[in-house]
Parts: sequence; C-alpha cells; structure tokens
Amino acid sequence: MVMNQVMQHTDHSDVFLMSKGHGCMILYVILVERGVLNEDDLRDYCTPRGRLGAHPDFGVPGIAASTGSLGHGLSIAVGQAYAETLKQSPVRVFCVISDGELQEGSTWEATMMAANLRLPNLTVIIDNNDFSGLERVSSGHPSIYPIAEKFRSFGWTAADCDGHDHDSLLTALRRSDGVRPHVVVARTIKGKGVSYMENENLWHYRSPNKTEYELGLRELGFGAP
Ligand SMILES: Cc1ncc(C[n+]2csc(CCOP(=O)(O)OP(=O)(O)O)c2C)c(N)n1
Repeated sequence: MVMNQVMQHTDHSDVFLMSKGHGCMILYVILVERGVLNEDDLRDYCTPRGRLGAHPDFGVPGIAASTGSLGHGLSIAVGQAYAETLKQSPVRVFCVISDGELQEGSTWEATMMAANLRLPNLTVIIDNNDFSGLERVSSGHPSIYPIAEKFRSFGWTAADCDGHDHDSLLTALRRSDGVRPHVVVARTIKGKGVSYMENENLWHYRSPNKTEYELGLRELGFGAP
C-alpha cells in the first residue's frame, strides 16, 4: 500500500527488488493483486509445476532479480540504479534488505558504491527486526548500530521509522533529498500480529499446524480459512 504511493507504475515502471528473498510470499501476493501474476501461480507455489519458488526467480513476471542468497540484492540494486542514471531514465529502484544482510561485507561494498555514484534514484528499506537466523543481529554485530548513522557516514540520507505504521513509513520514504541514495531503517517485530509468533525466532523455520494456523488467521483478522 505504501509502496503504491511512492512507486511509479504509469509512464514508466520503477523497479522493486526483494533482496531478503525469503520474504517473497508477500511480493507474490502483491503481484497477483496488481495482475502481474495470477491466482493459479499462488496455488502452484513451491510445486514442481509452479513458477513461484521459496525464493524469487528472475524471469518470473515482476521479479527484478533472483535473490535469497542473502547479501547480494543491494549490489544488484546499485547496478540497476546506476544503469538507469546512465540512460538518463526517470526509473527509480527500491530495494528491501534485512538487517541480517548488514552482516554481509558485500552489502557495505554496495553501500559505499552507491554513495560514490551519488545515486539519487536508489531507496533502500531495511527490515530491522533484530533477528537473523538463530541469533539477534544486535548480539552478533552490535557495531552496526545506530544503522541510520552508519549510512549517513557513507554519504546517504537516512530516516528511521516504525515499519508497521504506514504513515511513519511513508514519511521516512519521502525524506530522500533527491540527490543521494536514501535508506529507511524500518523497526519491525518479527511475526507481528500473531501472538505466539512475535519475536519467536522458531517461526523463521517452523510451519504452523492446523490449530496454530487457524489461530494465526483469526488474530490477523482473517477469520477461519
Ligand atoms: C548467504 C546466505 N546465508 C544463509 C542463508 C540462510 N538464511 C535464510 S534466512 C536467514 C536469516 C534470516 O534473517 P534476516 O536475513 O535478518 O531476515 P528476517 O529476520 O527479516 O527474516 C538465513 C541465515 C541464506 N539464505 N543466504
């Protein structure tokens, strides 16, 4: 919803890149809503005949790059944004990365490069839920904080926000100066909205059983399946 307000889909299409590829399910649903993918694609998700896998694959409509091997998406986004500036095109590139990806050296190389190139058309959103795999990002890598300050020191503009609050997110996205690359550090809660999943990293790996699934749906306001 928020991205619909900042991304251009009319005269030209801005690019969206989900660097944390394991978050692709929400991207697939949005692409179905936009008519880029269809309901059959969702039904065939992760089946041998389906075209939607657990990580996004380049070649599937609406998927800008194959991602999921964490730490590479920002480099791809920087390359794409640079290419658009060379073409003097108005296309902007939006990229969602996880805070776990801040543990990857390639993310910081891309951060430096984007600043060197002064890419005005690149916006990055960091899903800052403080979880990565089996540990807290803040316990494994306390030196990356404060994240926004780190990006500013490289020459980016940066804004913090509540990643669950659309107004807060929109305001932070609009705080780009239109000259330099921009990053939004979105504070989020992993598993938000489902009581037994919130901040429980077990659910990064586990699938809910039928009872848990139905409870989760109810708590999210979807009623019974
Ligand atoms: C290069 C690489 N190493 C390991 C993994 C396995 N892996 C999948 S998700 C994940 C961590 C998830 O944490 P984060 O990236 O912060 O995402 P979030 O908590 O937002 O889901 C890991 C280590 C991977 N996909 N890519």
